[in-house]
Amino acid sequence: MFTKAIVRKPGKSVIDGITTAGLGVVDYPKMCRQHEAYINALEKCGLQLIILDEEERFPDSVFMEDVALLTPKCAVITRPGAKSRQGEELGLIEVLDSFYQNIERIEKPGTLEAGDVMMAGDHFYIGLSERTNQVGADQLIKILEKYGFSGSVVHPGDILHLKTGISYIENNTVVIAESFKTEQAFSSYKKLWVNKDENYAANCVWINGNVLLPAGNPKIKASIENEGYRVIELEMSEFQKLDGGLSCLSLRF
Ligand code: CIR
Repeated sequence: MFTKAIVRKPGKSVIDGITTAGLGVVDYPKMCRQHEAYINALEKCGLQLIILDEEERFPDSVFMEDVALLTPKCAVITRPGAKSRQGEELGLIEVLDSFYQNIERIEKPGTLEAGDVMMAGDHFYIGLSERTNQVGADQLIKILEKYGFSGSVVHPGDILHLKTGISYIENNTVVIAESFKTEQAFSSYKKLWVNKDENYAANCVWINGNVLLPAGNPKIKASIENEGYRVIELEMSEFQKLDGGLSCLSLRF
């Protein structure tokens, strides 16, 4: 169960965030409304929210999941692979200090963005990507082992982060994009496959029996509901324009 979440409000500079989506320019007021709805959904799932101020120096700082990994026993401050995001992680250290006794760091030349890390119970899958390198993954595995967890590397292929294509929703179940069809690493899990035309919904978030899902993906919504979860749909158009998904918008712990 999660009890808290940290989010960061989008700053106006978000319109200059990194993007490959080709979905047009971010509508900032609309993004702020979507972010408020996201916060309301987290509260509806029973979480107490820590809401951080806008950080205009870092356009992508609303996607704050990438700069820290929170586990039940330690927090890990990451080292983003995207140049324009390096330094963004520093703003979280003080915040996490009041919640965690153990704070670890990914160090140069390692890079790691926590969008590439999927927690499934005591095991953590780490995707190697343009943002997360082998050195960063090895450092994280060492840290995890120190706390009694384990980690392994996977190759998610041509997507931004591992969790762009797969989400663990507890009960030994993953929501998973078809591009992972030949990946053996997840063979022991029950798989809810996401059709190509609903690809963006492969990034969803389990919170205490609920699953937050991007609005407008009826097929995967039905499969998730069929498993007994309550699905909360959220409009995500403005975040999708910047390649960002639901999980990236918060750190849950
Ligand atoms: C970036 O490219 O870094 C941001 N525009 C989007 C980050 C999305 N984060 C995530 O998938 N965990």
